[in-house]
Amino acid sequence: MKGIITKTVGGFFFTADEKQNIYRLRIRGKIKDRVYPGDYVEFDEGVIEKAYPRKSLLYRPVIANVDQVLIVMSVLNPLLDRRVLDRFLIMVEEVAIKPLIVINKIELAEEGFKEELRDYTRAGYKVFFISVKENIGIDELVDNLDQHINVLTGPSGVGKSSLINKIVKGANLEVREVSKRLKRGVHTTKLVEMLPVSNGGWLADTPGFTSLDIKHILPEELRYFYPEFLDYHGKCKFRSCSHTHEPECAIKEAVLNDEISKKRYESYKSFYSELTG
Ligand SMILES: Nc1nc2c(ncn2[C@@H]2O[C@H](COP(=O)(O)OP(=O)(O)OP(=O)(O)O)[C@@H](O)[C@H]2O)c(=O)[nH]1
Ligand SMILES: [Mg+2]
Ligand SMILES: [Zn+2]
Repeated sequence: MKGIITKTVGGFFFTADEKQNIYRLRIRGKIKDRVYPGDYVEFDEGVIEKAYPRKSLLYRPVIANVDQVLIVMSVLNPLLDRRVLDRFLIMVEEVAIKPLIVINKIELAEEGFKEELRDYTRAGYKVFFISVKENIGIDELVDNLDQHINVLTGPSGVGKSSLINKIVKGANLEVREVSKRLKRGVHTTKLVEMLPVSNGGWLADTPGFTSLDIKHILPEELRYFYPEFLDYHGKCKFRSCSHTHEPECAIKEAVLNDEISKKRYESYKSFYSELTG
């Protein structure tokens, strides 16, 4: 039978079949160290016989075949910080996985809040406005997890565990008020586990992506992680244009013509100087 690994614990490989029934399996010697959650395998009589080739492997957390990363932020408590959101987007773009932007606690938003994030939709991202508390926008989000391997990430306190508890049957993750959190030791290392979403999708809460470290990215690579820049590549006067100070820059012109959002361009420039400085 064909299955997908959901977690590995103490020599056992928990594996789900196509109907998301879970089996606790052993594995044939050699492939043992090369199989991770998200890998597709072939199994029979309690034993995994072989692993199928994977299309990708994420390292922190280690999960194979991830299709989408849900970047969860909240309107308030903690306050939405565009710079943090952009940093997450850069990290996800860099590993060439599709990001979905999920803004939780939308019931706390003031009039006009959604418009402030219009530039992300214009850049080509899907933005979901949800409230786990008031059950707003959850169904539409779940529809987008269908048949995919999804990973959750985002700052502490935005409601990731709350969201999992809402959309994964039987899940009971710990949820804590933001004010009751310890400043240190919040990121305890957890087991990586893929949890089944009702429609056949998979969702993993991530203990990784915590350091938000982008300093290994080359400054001249950064432009590729702003999808709204794509149409303008190669159109500047100078081939090596950094899109920061050079004359006749196609990106700067696009900003002036309001084809690229000024805030996103400022974000690019600021990360660019972080990487060069
Ligand atoms: N107002 C409001 N509060 C929410 C909503 N969803 C979750 N919360 C609250 O936000 C707080 C943090 O929720 P968690 O689910 O623990 O957040 P988390 O993202 O898992 O945090 P870490 O595990 O530290 O990364 C809790 O007090 C939740 O009750 C929502 O839609 N609206
Ligand atoms: Mg949590
Ligand atoms: Zn340029």
